[in-house]
Amino acid sequence: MKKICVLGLGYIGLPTSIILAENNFEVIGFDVDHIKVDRINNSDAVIQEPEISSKLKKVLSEKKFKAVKEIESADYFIIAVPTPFKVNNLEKQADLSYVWSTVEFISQVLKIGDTVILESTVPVGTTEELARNLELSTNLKAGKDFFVAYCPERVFPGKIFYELENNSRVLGGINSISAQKAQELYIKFVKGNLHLESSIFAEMIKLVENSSRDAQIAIANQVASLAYKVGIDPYKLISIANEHPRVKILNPTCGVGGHCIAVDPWFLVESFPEQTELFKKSRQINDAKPYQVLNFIKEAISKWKLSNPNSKCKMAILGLTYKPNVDDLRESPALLIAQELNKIAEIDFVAVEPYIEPEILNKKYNIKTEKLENALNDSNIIICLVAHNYFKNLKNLLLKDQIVLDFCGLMHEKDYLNLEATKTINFKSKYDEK
Ligand code: SAJ
Repeated sequence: MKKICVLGLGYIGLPTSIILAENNFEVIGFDVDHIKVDRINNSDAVIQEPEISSKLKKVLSEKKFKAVKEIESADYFIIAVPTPFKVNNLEKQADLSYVWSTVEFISQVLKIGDTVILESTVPVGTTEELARNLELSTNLKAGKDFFVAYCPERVFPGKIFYELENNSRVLGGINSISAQKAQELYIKFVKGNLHLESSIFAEMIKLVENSSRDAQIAIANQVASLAYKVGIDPYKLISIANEHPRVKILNPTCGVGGHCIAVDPWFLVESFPEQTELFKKSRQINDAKPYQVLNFIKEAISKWKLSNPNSKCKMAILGLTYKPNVDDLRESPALLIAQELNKIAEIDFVAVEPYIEPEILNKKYNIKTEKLENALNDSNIIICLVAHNYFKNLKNLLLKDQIVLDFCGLMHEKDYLNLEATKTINFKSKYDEK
């Protein structure tokens, strides 16, 4: 039985360890966070993801997986550590320090015949650099004594286990035998296609996928700006535009967050400034979105104040995570908006966030939370930031005369796409009143 060592037990590393263990590999998960290692060994999955707790419990009890604090020798090493960015002259650059520290750990135990697989998102060329660094620290020859491949993960938080198994993958070797070594591993649990390519190809495809999604979201946000400018509902505009067989505009939101889409395009901009004008502009458009939303909220507060000069405006913020139905606050535009609102003295606001412990929001971010009904009953303005399924019934809970600002499409009626609705007049013009 092959032994696999997964380095980094986060959103990718832990589910990957579990799925490998389920497929009868002997798996150890290494992490420098010793508290996390203990928690995982005690069946605490650390992250929220459907099925993860029961799956973790099972592979631990069957002794197919354990988390470890010291690196051990293995046949395969899978690197799944974060690659955040650092800001340099207003441009963002990849911070690869976690990747390089895994190289130090692996080189302590690397032996002839082993394969090292990088899954973290990285700038183009990093895998070859990783191979060179391992050669320098071990005196072994990359591509001959040991093998190196870049196999980017493509999973969607909330659907990780399904996508780990079913998505197709690109296995990018530093040479052909390295790609084949990766194939021997992934073929055991991936049902999708396995494309054997160079490491440069695999690095590029990962960054292009996420940058293209970012650019498409920027289109949606730009369309929303146009719609707001002339006072029409952006969600309705987009839904009806999408009835065109070749138009597919995404959903405008309060911004782009998370650890991937908001970060990865910068890795391309950093390396290829002349070929990435659109990706850079898209990043700027999406980064500006939370501030645009804040301006709309401030306008609404000022308007409310005009008719209620002696009262304090009470607000409810619905949703703080970076996207719907996840417990992840990383780079969350909704959280940024709430933190900015916290600085405004003339309002009182509470947040409703079903996926995060109230105590964390209170202690770490100084944000007060409330149950949905209580928050709605006690608010003059309601701000929808994240379209959690939990809020689906919102329309039926609203009180009369409440101002609702919807920045995620939560309130948006799909009824106008029904056949009957298409036969009715859906607007009122000043000429109708003449
Ligand atoms: N968003 C919008 N409008 C939309 C869709 C998303 O504003 O129509 C926003 C979300 O609210 C969120 C951000 O974009 O703030 C990113 O969310 P996401 O659902 O687009 O993607 P992630 O970051 O959760 O996961 C992405 C996925 N990549 C692609 O879809 C191309 C996933 O498959 C990758 O594995 C993941 O990045 C990663 O790890 O790189």
